[in-house]
Parts: sequence; C-alpha cells; structure tokens
Amino acid sequence: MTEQMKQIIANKLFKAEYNCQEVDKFSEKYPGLTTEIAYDIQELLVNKKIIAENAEMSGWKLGLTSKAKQKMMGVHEPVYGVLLNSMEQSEDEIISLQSFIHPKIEPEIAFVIGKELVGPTSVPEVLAATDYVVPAFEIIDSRYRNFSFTLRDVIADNSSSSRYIIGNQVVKPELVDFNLLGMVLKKNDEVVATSTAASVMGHPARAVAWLVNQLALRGKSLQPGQVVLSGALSEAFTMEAGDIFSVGFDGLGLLKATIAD
Ligand code: OOG
Ligand code: MG
Repeated sequence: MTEQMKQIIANKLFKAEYNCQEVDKFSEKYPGLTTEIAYDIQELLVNKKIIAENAEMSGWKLGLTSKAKQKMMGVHEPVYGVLLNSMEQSEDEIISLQSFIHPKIEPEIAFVIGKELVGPTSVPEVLAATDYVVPAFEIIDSRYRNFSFTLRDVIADNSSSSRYIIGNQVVKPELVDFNLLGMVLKKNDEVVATSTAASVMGHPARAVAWLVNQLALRGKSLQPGQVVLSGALSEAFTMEAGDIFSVGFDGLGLLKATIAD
C-alpha cells in the first residue's frame, strides 16, 4: 500500500469522526492493509487530530484484552490506540450524545505511569513503573458502519477510541490484589455486568506489558505521566439519553458517567 493510500484512509476516518458519519471497512477493498500498515494509518490519523484539536498525547488505550470483548466484537487479538488530552472528560461533566456516531461505554482500569517503561518488559516491571491505578470508563465510537470491523480496520481507526474518564481516588498498585479485584457495573442502578481484573489477560498489568512490547517494535515507550487503559473488563454498553453508569472496583472506589437527557 502506498503512502498516499494510507493518507486517504486516515483522512476518511478523520472526516467520519468529525461529521459523525459511518464509513465502510477498508480491509475488504484493500487486501494489502496489514496490521503494521494499519498502525501506520493510526499514526497519521492521530497526528491529524493533534493538529486539528491542538491536542497533546495523554497516553494509550488497550482494546480487546478480555474474552468478553473479544467475543462481542468477533476479533480475538488485543489492539492499542492513542489517547489525547482532548478525549479526557471529568466525572462531573455531563456527556452529550451529539458528538458521537453510536457510542458505547465500558469499564476499565487505568494505570498511570510514574517511570519510563521500554520493552521488552514484564508484569513486575509494569507494576514497579506504575504510579497509581484508578477506575476508568472508556467511551468507544467506531467510525465503521454498524460498529463492525476486522482487526486491521479497528487498528486504523485508533481502536475506536473516543473519550475517557478516570477516577481521582488514586491507589498505589502494591496495595491492590489484581487477582481478586472485583468490579460491578451499574446502569441506572441496575447491575448490568460483574467481572474481575483477572478477566484482562489474567492480570491487567499483563495487558500493559503487551502494549509496551508492541510499542518497542515501533521504537516507542511509555512515558511518565501517561495513562494506560487496560481494555474493558466486560462487554460494552450502548449509551442512551439520561443514562447514568457507575463502576465500582473493590478498594479503588466508584466512578460515574452521566449522559445528558
Ligand atoms: C475496539 C476497542 C475495544 C476495549 O476496551 O476492549 C476496547 C472496539 O470494541 O470497538 O476499547
Ligand atoms: Mg476500551
């Protein structure tokens, strides 16, 4: 695939987001779209967003790291994407559905990095480099028609990233038993999902280690201050006007997301 083709695909995804309009998947039309090329397109797309939004990179997101999410999307390998400060929302902000195509919300664990982490790495090294962990919500909004894609399509689309919210009650990773870290997700006071941190690749720090090892292949590393979203611990839920979602993690506290009427 030529550089020009990569630019064309990045442009289409960029416009799809800005116009809140779905596009068709690219993988069928372009069999030359490999995973590696998809990450090249992701980089082009993110650079366009950085310029258009005058934004800065704030971290990384993992996706498809739990069986629940892999089954839901029919894609059975993890992916990563870039987070920008323009995607971050505070817990008190009411989320308007206006600026999305077909948003879904999902419960995650955020790792906030304290020390640079360069691959190859391991779970103990990730934990040692983590400053703290907090509950998180990710709002994903695939730019593809019917939220349907292949691995390569979703990577090019910055892994469906749209917004994220992180909690402000910070907990040091050494105080957390990730094996038994339970989670309860409620929608309008009704429990809609329960899970544990172990649903993310057996241990969410393993997902972070996977990210660091993938980044090393592209000459990149995790930087102090960056946020890393673990990937959802359960399936994702459609957001509707007036919904209130809350996620609680054992020992990490509660985080809310309020959708406008
Ligand atoms: C891809 C992104 C998945 C997660 O947490 O699993 C993701 C998608 O499902 O659209 O963010
Ligand atoms: Mg996610």
